Amino acid sequence: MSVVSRGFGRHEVRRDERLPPGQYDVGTRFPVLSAGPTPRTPLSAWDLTIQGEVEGLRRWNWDEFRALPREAVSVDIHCVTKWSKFDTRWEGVAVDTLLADVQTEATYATAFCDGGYTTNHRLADLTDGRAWVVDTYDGQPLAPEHGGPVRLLVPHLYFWKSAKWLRGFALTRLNEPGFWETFGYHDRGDPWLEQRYSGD
Ligand SMILES: Nc1nc2c(c(=O)[nH]1)N[C@H]1C(S)=C(S)[C@@H](COP(=O)(O)O)O[C@H]1N2
Ligand SMILES: [Mo]
Repeated sequence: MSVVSRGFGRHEVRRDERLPPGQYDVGTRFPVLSAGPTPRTPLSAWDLTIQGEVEGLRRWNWDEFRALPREAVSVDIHCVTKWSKFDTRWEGVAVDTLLADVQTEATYATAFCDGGYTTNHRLADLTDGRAWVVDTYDGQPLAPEHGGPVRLLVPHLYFWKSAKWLRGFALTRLNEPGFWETFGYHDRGDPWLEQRYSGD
């Protein structure tokens, strides 16, 4: 397993310099923010698919997903409700790996989930080693309240963009706002630019 540590070498960087504007360090706590109840899909019924503007559908069942090349990442995460958490440790599959032989004209991707949550991304925000589909947090299977069995991890954007209970991506040519984006959250959500709400 290759190890990517986005935190490596940054421990000399003062913690306040790792905090995007308006954020505070939540410390060891890990708040749970869910718009609805925690879905519990049995692994035997679980799959991950890439659909939409692709030739054919890509689908992995649980065993197939677990057999994909894996990476470990250590990253800071930033919630739009203003907490940030340093050096969170995850393991999973890079979105690059899932898209490796996908030919597409799409430039957007909507992450979709058990429970109906969606969030939209520029495909460019999910590639080049910046996004992962993770099943492990801090060395343990990802807890259901934090999105287990798998969630999307896009640490360079506000954490609402990291969809819990992920079931796949719909690739689109047009940008289609997801759940929170429809309710006025920013379309992209870069914490360093403080893109909290549409218009920011
Ligand atoms: N499926 C789904 N994913 C979701 C959410 C949700 O309600 N449903 N909430 C989002 C929001 S607003 C945040 S801040 C993070 C919270 O993740 P956590 O509960 O693991 O802290 O998940 C994001 N992903
Ligand atoms: Mo959030």
